[in-house]
Amino acid sequence: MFENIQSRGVDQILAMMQTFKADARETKVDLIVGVYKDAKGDVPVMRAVKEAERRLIEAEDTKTYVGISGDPVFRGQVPALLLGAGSPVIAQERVASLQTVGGSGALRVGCDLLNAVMPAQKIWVSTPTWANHVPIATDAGLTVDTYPYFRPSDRGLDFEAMMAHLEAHSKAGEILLLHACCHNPTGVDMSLEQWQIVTDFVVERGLIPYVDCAYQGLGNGMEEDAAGLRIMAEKVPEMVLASSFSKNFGIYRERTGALSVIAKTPEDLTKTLKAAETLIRSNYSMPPSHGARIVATVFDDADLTADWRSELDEMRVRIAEVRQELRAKLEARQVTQDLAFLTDQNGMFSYTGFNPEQVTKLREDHGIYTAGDGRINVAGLTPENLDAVADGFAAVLR
Ligand code: PLP
Ligand code: TYF
Repeated sequence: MFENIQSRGVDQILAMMQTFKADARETKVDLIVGVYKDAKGDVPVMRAVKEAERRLIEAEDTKTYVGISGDPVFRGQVPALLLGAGSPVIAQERVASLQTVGGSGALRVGCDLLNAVMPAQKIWVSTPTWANHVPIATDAGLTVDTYPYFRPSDRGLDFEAMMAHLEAHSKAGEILLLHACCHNPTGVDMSLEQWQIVTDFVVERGLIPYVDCAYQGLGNGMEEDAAGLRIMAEKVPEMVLASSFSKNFGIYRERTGALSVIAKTPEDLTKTLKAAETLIRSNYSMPPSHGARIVATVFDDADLTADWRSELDEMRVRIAEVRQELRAKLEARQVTQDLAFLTDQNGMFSYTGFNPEQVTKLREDHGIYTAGDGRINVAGLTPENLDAVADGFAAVLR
């Protein structure tokens, strides 16, 4: 039977990581996967996370099951983090969160839930979008369609094309997947005015917004990065949110995320949570404990929260500075094209616009590894490799 298996193709990002590992050159540079690296090129454990783990090891007195929807303290903290503590949606008791297996698990449970209510419903995703969005939605049974988003000519957002497309083609009840901030892979985000316009459109057309929030705090700050989704959350009757703590806590391998649901009424919310729990039960039964306990411990302690915030701010500022430095170094190398996109784009990723030949040339001639689509992880740039990367980029751009 297994001989009949057809390959669906591999995740390009994960495949490129394997190629990188196999490259023997000492000077090779990894700008592939979206993990935060410090100026030394390490993927550090944050101070507050280490301290929370110390406390957890001491205090933990059982390893019994946590329950289908996860840690109650963690679950209680997530809505305020996403929507703001003063959100009317919280006061109206219309939102609740479930702990999931990373942001990916949240996306999948959310898609399963939407597909359970609206089988094979259409979900609109941006062109391009995170490589895993389409497989997750498709495997959950939803029907994926795309809307224009990125404009190659200025490496910015083609908002007019996006709205014109949705205006012409989307129908009531269909799902609209949006990135909360730090759009993956482009780094191109909507302005707050544009969030307002999309919100009005979503309400008028009767779409279900599904917001993926994987990089809160790594663009412009914890509150700033959620400002767009907050505009939407206060206006729409229903909304689904998938969030991840992988990046802003640096706990990638602990698989910590949350699925949050905004319903029309508290009664609808209770029914929805029950339905989501049924789907989780027949999938992985219960989430792992450790990562959510780390997050809960940090947010439960004002000093740990402050320390986490300041380290997250350092990470965010480093990313922004590296963007400036890369731009300056390329300009100093007489690269003639407009490089404003490097500093305009947000978060860990920059969509360089390198074509496949340039991506290959960078890899083969210079040992510089980008994702296959030319996306770079800006946080992979360090004082040590920045000049070599600028030389390589300048060489393929000329
Ligand atoms: N959504 C986007 C846009 C991402 O870039 C990621 C990154 O991994 C995720 C979701 C999933 O995050 P997690 O590692 O928590 O599953
Ligand atoms: O886009 C990235 O680099 C991150 C990490 O299947 C990632 O989101 C990439 C691919 C994947 C899972 C996580």
